[in-house]
Amino acid sequence: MKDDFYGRLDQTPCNSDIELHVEEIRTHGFSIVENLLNEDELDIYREKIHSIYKQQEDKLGLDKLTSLQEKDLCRMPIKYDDFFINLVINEKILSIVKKILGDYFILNLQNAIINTPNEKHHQNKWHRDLPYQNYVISNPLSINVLFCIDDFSRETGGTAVLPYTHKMDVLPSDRYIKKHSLLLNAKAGSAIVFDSMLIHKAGYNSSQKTRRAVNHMYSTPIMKQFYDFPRALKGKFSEDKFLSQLLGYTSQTAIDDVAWRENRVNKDVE
Ligand SMILES: O=C(O)CCC(=O)C(=O)O
Repeated sequence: MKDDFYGRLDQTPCNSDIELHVEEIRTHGFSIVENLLNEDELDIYREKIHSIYKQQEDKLGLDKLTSLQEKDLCRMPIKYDDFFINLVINEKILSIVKKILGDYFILNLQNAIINTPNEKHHQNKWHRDLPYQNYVISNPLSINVLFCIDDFSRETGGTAVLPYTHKMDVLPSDRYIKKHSLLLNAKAGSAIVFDSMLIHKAGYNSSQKTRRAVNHMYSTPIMKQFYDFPRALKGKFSEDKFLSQLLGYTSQTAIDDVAWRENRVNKDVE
């Protein structure tokens, strides 16, 4: 039965699953999107995350990574393996992001998190993904998409979130956090999509299994990318108009007045 109301109330329209996800992200700060990846794809990501992280560990050394609080963090997998572009361009995810950020947004970062059984991880601490920002803005500047490569559960450590904190400029009290934090469980192949200002953390993995995830941040192009994808990818994917925009090739900082005006000539702007 349809809900009834009294008093003249405006109502947010919702005509699709995408619109419901958008409404949840805008209101609660997060939404879970299910069934994005199949078992074969998940197995490929599991294997690739480990082999890329191993390369990074071999290059820098475990001691150095540990001292930097970087252990079990596989940074920028797309630089090492083109397969990771498939996560970046997931159609359902992009339609959600587009409804929030508009037509022009860029990939700001991509990192894989390896949550090893019974080990603390740097991401186990509460944070926003736009860290050090003690203010909020009425329209989101960026959206995070955390693909669950393994099941997220109480045992493997789901993602803990503090609903509505994307609308709060200061961290709530410890008592509030204890009372209102939620531990999100999600099946492997799902993604947790959230406003980057939402306070969250990775749960502790007390199971016997490794729990992996790949985090993405999409942002408005007025924000500096966390990684300089155009320079790191050296032109890769730039022939495709959409990917060129998404990876930031078309929003690089102009070196000077001349370059800025040249870019302007080539852009279709009012
Ligand atoms: O792995 C998780 O559940 C959260 C990861 C996280 O907090 C992050 O990458 O910023």
